[in-house]
Amino acid sequence: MLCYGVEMLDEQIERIRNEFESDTQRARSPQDLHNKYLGRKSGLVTLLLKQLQQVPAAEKPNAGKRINELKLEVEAGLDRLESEAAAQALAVRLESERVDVTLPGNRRPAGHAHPLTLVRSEIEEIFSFMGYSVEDGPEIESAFYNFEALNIPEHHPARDSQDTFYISDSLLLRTHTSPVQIRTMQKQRPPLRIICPGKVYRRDNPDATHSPAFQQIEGLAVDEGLTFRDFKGTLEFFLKSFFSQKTRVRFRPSYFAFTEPSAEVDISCIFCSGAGCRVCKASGWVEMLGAGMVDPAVFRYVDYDPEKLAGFAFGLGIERFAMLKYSVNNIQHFYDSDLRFLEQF
Ligand code: FA5
Repeated sequence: MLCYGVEMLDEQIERIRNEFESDTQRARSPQDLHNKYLGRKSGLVTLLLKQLQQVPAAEKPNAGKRINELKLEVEAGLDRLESEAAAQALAVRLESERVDVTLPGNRRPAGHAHPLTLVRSEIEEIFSFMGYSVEDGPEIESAFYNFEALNIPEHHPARDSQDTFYISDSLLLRTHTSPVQIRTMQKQRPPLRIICPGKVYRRDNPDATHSPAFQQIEGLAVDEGLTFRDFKGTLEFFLKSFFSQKTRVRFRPSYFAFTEPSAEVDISCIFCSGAGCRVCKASGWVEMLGAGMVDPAVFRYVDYDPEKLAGFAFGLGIERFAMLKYSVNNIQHFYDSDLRFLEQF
């Protein structure tokens, strides 16, 4: 391999150039070729550069220039090979990892609100529109707020109609949301327009329309000069907004210890439009609410002046509204957590 003449050096340059060219034609890895031609100890071009010392001084600049040209050619060739190899590797990877973006994806199940929550929100929206605010109260309640302050003293027969879970002699699970009326009137001066949604408890056996734990919404308006007409108009507006404008509303005399006069509020059956069917037991009407004008005795408990003020109140079962709205024939479906049922809403 050693040479001392310029001609021999030229021959070697040409031979290495040809060899490099044929090497690059054959598929060899750029790293192997780098070692073969530019390796620090025995690369062919490196050895050639070392031989430069033995070239006569006059020829050195010229010889060095040509070896350098060869070196640059080899480096450029290797760069080209490397980028070709990288492009080829990328093409192979892209092919093996090809994704068909037109294939349908895996649909993730999305959660949503429970039907009772949907109904509660809708009722809250209707009353917010009429200027009512939402109030809250405790589920563990005293007998005073749940009964006495609502004009239901001990041994009053009205207590029997709401069979109660007692925690102690004076503490109980509230049987209705009406105690929140009292708590709110104690806190706020009139005028007052509130609704109070929440869970209530009664010792009722579970059946298609009863549950020992269920949800109510209480409503209360108090102001000077409120009349039975305001009471009727408000509930009619609410019931027509919730069900449909075609719904007819009827007020039947009833009894609640804390309202006078009291009423049960019915709507024309939304299934048969009042013609009579199984849901309305052929009567054409379905009972929806308990309600009435606030009894002056209740105002006295909270230090409101019954001579100046008038008010109306109402209470409804959220489950009952949900059953009618969504045609659900058994209240228990709302508590069974069966996704086949819940996914329909
Ligand atoms: C009351 O609870 C009164 N506090 C309502 C009221 C408020 C009247 C303000 C006047 C003024 P009642 O006991 O009727 O009323 O219950 C109201 C609603 O709760 C019923 O119409 C019914 O839809 C629902 N309800 C009663 N018991 C159950 C139960 N065990 N399971 C599911 N819903 C029930």
